Order: sequence, then structure tokens, then C-alpha cells
Amino acid sequence: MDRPFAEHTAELERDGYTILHGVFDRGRAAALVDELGGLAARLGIGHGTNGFEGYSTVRIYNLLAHSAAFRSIPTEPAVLGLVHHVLDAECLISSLSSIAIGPGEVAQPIHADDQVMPLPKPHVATVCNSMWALTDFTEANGATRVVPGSHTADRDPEYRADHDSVPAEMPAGSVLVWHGSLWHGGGANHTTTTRVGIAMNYCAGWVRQQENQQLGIPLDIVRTFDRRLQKLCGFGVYRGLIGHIDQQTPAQRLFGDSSSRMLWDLDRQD
Ligand SMILES: O=C(O)CCC(=O)C(=O)O
Repeated sequence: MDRPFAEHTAELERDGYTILHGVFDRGRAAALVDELGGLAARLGIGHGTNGFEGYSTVRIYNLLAHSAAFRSIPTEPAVLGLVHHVLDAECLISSLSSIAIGPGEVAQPIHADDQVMPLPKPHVATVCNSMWALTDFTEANGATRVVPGSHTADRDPEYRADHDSVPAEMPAGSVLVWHGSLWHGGGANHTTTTRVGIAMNYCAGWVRQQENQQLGIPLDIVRTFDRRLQKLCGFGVYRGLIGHIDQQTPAQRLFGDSSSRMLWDLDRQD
């Protein structure tokens, strides 16, 4: 890790976000950009068609279903350790998508990623998200804009209002991690090149995932994932209970996993 873990957790608690540098190298970043370009062409994905996703931005969702190139992203230890700190070790992948902000894109409305959840604020973290910089992120090319400390606010940001924000500038190979209540949004791109990032988003194991991983990823692909990735996709259960099928985890039921203990096992007399 570029700096001590405790520095990152202190920033997450105080500011609602932190940046990890040097998580991956430029070669891997460039290879992932190429992979995304090929995917967009193969899947016929073009620019967004609404102001939130951006009219000059290309987003590809459900990346685990489309290519093995993205498989190691959800379990990256440096990032996942921070996510465990914010949520807990039984967190889930909420969504895994790419966001390529093209030249001429305007700033995305500032929002909080947990604002669709009808909970009074501030509340315990339900979401913890990250942005992998596959290209350099600069103020000029649309680096994610954040409102430091806003994760403790007692409300969500007013949509389309102006909010004082700062750009989370970072070189390719860095990862921005933030508390799901942080006010933020993609920046405007005033350059002639595209800002490419991967939005690796997590939620607590007891809330619903944004992208339905159990239906969205073909089971033949999930079967080839290691146990940790299967559990992150929602094929385990939270605290031995939430998400079970007839007192089994989905992974036990579907893939014969024998490693999970269920809540009921804790109270067996035999
Ligand atoms: O692209 C970005 O930097 C942020 C995007 C974002 O916050 C979102 O789409 O929810």
C-alpha cells in the first residue's frame, strides 16, 4: 500500500474519501482500456442517453459477465481492505462498470450513491464505492468531483444545484475509494481525450445489490470464480442467514461448496 492503512481509514472517516496510488501499473491500465474498447464495439454500446449517465460518456455494465479481464478487480486487497473497514468483510459487489467520459462531456449532477435508500441521514454505511483510474484523472478531463466531509450530512444534495466540490485528481493506476453517502459526480471533460475509469462498487451484505449479479452473470461463468469472488457476487449468505435457500448458501446449493457455516449450525446440540 502506498501509505499506511490507518492514514487511508482516517481520511475515509474525516473526508469520506481517500486515494490509493500505485495499485496497478500503466501496462495493466492500457490493457483494460483496450479490453473496454473491444467490448463496446462487440456489444454495440454507445454514448449514454440521459443527463446522469452523460451524453458523451460510454458506460459498460456487468463487466464480470463479459470478460475475464475484470475478475481480479473486485478482490484487489488494497481496496477491499478499505471497503471492509467501511462496510464489513461480508460486503457484496453492488456493480462493476466502466465509465469513459469523452471530450465535451458536461459535469454530472452531484449525488450520493446511497440516496435512493429511504434511510434518515447520516446512517451506517450501506455502500462503499471505488473508481479505478485507467487514464490519468485531471480536473480538465473530468476527474470525479467530491464534496469533502459531505458523507456526514443529514440530507442528500439537491439535484442539479451547484455544490462546492474538488477534483479527485490521480494518475492512472490509482483508486479513489469513498463512503456511499459522499456527495460527488463525474467532472466535465474540457480536453480532446477520454477519461476512462472502472466503477467498482460495493454494498453491505444485507442490502440489495445495484446490479443483479445472480441473474446477470451466467452460472457457468460464476462456477469458475474462486469462493471469495462467488461470495462477493452474492452466492454466500450474510451472517449465516440473509440470502439462504433451504438453510444453504446459493454456492452450496449450486456448486457444492462445503465451506460455509450457517446460523443454525451455531446452535446445534449434537
Ligand atoms: O465518473 C465518475 O467520476 C463518477 C460517476 C458517478 O459518480 C456515477 O455515475 O454514479
